Amino acid sequence: MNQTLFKVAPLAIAAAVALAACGKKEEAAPKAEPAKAAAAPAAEVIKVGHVGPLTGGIAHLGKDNENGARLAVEEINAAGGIKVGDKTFKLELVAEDDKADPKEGTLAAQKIVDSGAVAIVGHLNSGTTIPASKIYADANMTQISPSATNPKYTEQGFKTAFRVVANDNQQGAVLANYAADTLKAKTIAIVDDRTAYGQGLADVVEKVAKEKGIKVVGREFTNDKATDFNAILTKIRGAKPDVIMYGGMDATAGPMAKQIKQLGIKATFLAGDGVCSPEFVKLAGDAAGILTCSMAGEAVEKLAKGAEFVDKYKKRFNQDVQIYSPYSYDAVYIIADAMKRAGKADRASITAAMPTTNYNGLTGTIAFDDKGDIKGGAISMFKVNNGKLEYVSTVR
Ligand code: ABU
Repeated sequence: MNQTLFKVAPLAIAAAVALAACGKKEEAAPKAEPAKAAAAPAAEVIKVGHVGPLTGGIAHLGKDNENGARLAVEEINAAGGIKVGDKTFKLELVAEDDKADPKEGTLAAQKIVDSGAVAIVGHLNSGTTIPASKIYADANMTQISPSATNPKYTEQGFKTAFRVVANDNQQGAVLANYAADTLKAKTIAIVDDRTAYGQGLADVVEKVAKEKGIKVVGREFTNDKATDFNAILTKIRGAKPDVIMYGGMDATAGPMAKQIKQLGIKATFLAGDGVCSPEFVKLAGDAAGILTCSMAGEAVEKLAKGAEFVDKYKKRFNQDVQIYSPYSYDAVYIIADAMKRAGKADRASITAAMPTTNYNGLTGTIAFDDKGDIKGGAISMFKVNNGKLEYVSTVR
């Protein structure tokens, strides 16, 4: 299949072709208007993929990432499309669901490759992004994750792997430093969900917390579908930690926070970007106030055009930004920028143009280091106050 261009035949042409194929003669039609659509040149389409979980406990986050990418595609098309070389093209988003599952992630990746997409935004989870990256690398297809933070993603040596958020070496260190320096924690208990993201982030927090002199009084694990944490939390309660750090996502962190409160544990609940969402606040209910969390980018409210983006997003999708849609939005524009600079829209040309990206987008100026990680990535800290996530500070 031609991986680059797909003709969108106007309906009138399709109808004429169908009639010809049937060997039918057009009836003497009542005086019709000239077939304007038939005279219009066919628009050529470039496909861009998106993959994230669209079903399961964190479907709201997958949809949020997809919405960001879709908004960018729609905006580019509404502005007339994208000029590549001497032609103008429309973009089409090809969206797949990986269910946040590593195996499903590779199946979805293969579908994206087979669709003829020229590049892909995704996946959301580190646990799907990492195995899928080999499939994209084999197809020489640029992959930009707007949210997968496990460092391994860009440490495999694939020239196709890019990330527009900071990674968990940075995020884990900021969380541990925050526990020591701001929360003045002397003890910490750490729980993770055994995913590539959750376990990886918890490991970094544990290491840096120890370096900072915080005593690790518990290390427990669960899984990414669990709902009952009473056994591990009861164990942790006995250790009376100042902080409970959770490496996992909002879908499990919500009920975990409720159970921390029900058990009368007084610790601050500290978590990374997978928990730092309005959905957590909803799920945790009146326990939400125990959360302090980070995200691996700049807070949308701190971005010059952040408020405008939030409004546009709400109008288009009738829901609020969760975490990383500003980053998936920028990822589409970065791919468009690479095509424009290359003057070509094939996979190899996009991948060749990516390392020289210097794109001034919604989330800031984006350029990549030798591995494909964003240069100068930010970590933002938040806490929940009066039932809302409140921005606290940014560390670069
Ligand atoms: N970074 C948080 C959620 C996605 C992931 O890395 O698995």
